[in-house]
Amino acid sequence: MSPPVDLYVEPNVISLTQARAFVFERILTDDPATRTLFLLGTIPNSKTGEQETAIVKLEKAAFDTHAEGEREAVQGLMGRIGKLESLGGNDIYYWAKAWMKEDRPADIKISVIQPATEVHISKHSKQAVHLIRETPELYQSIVLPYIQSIPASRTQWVRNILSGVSEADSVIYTSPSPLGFTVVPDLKWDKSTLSTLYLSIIAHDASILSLRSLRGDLHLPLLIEMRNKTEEVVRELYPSIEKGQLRFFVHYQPSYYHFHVHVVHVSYQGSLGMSVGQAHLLDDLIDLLQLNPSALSLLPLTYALGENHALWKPLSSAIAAASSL
Ligand code: M7G
Repeated sequence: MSPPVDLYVEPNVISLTQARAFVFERILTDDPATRTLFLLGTIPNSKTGEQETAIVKLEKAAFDTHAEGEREAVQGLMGRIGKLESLGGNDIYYWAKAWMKEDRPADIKISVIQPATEVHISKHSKQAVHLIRETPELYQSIVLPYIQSIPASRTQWVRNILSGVSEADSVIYTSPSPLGFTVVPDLKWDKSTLSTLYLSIIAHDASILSLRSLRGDLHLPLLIEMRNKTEEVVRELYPSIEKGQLRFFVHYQPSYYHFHVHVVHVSYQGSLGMSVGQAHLLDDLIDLLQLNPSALSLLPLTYALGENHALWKPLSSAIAAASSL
């Protein structure tokens, strides 16, 4: 059945000339995480030429890895990089802004791990994930020995920051001992877009392996100082950031077992690492330790673990064995 004539509207087709004639009024949404801009403005009507109110969504396209076959497409992508501007480097890690064409604004951010180990390859490979409930007993019998078996080279980049060997010119704040910690831009941040601000607060005390090591009697002053001082320093540095606009959280499991806190702008929702289960708000950890100084070593913790993670097999086998008893 054809639609009633009086309701039929010709589909809108925007020509290049019309798109270029867009007159900007204001940004409705700027979401760096999804690389999307919603713009309000006017575009000329194709027939009358009259400017009409229009909402335009600009979204960066996904990489096309299938155009001419995967190998050619990805090779071509790397081969077309026209310019790099370093953002930082540390140990085997390097990160930079990159331009696909030199005369355009920086298109992408590139991070390189070289030489990459099997652990890096596993971590970044797509894999099935499962929820694991880690009891304090599983932590003692499986997780702690695993952490202790990790070679020190995995956290070389952390020691490089703390000793001033790497990223020294990026360090935002270093707190004096005994509440020692250093605040530094995370390699995920482009160091300029405030709405995607991403910092790390790294504890000086290497014996705090993860949130499981935290004890109220030993670490509450450190955690509270990390929370308050970092907010103060960041707001001094970036006055447009208001109180309550920074999200402080801790990963469990983390990738690196040297205690650190993630700090991101509250509007930045883009990172998967902020998902329920893996991310614990620093404020909640402080509250828990105030209720019970041993809370974090007594609580079972539930989190998603990829099948490539070294803990997946031992933990899932132990849990399966316990449930079949
Ligand atoms: P995590 O919770 O241990 O693991 O966080 P995740 O990577 O699964 O989140 C480690 C954090 O340190 C991450 O946010 C990384 O982006 C960041 N990071 C890793 N490296 C190797 C570096 C580095 O060399 N310099 C800086 N500044 N940050 C890093």
